[in-house]
Amino acid sequence: PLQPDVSRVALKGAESEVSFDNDLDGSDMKIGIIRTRWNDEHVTNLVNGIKEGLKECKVAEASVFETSVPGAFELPLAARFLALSGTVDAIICCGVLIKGETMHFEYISDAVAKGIMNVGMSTTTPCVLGVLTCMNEDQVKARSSGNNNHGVDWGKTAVEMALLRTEAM
Ligand code: DLZ
Repeated sequence: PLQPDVSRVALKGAESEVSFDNDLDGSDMKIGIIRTRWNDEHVTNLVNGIKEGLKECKVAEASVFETSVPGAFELPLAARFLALSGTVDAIICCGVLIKGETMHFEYISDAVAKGIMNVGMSTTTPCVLGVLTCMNEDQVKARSSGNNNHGVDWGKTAVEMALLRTEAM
């Protein structure tokens, strides 16, 4: 009785609240997507959303590099390798972590978020945290499908940050 029924609140707070400049021009930008193979179906939906967001920002399909790693824990190191290769202007790390019965979720979520932040800070290549951390699959679906696919925002975030980096450096 002390456990809330999280499936009933899956949609609460799921809607994206960020707005973007309609004129974001990523036509000169090269973007890397690193995705996990864990939770493959959901991550594929998110990656499709990312590509939609990149397209809206005029990023050419040929300028999008995509690769995969097993799970979310592998994302930061793969992002560092890609950042250090100097071949992309921004990186989106995409995955889905779902809470299980142990503390694994808490440790991994924290490590992955900090790891991705560290890659951006240490390399100056913007690294987008495109990792959903959810209590169950209903929460994941509410954030990765239909007209509330957070991947779209992550694609636009990558372009905005890549442009900011060009201005700053
Ligand atoms: C082991 C594990 C578990 C239990 N759950 C997930 C998950 O929900 N999402 C995800 O991306 N990866 C998961 N992993 C795998 C770890 O991220 C990692 O791949 C392994 O611990 C090997 O380092």
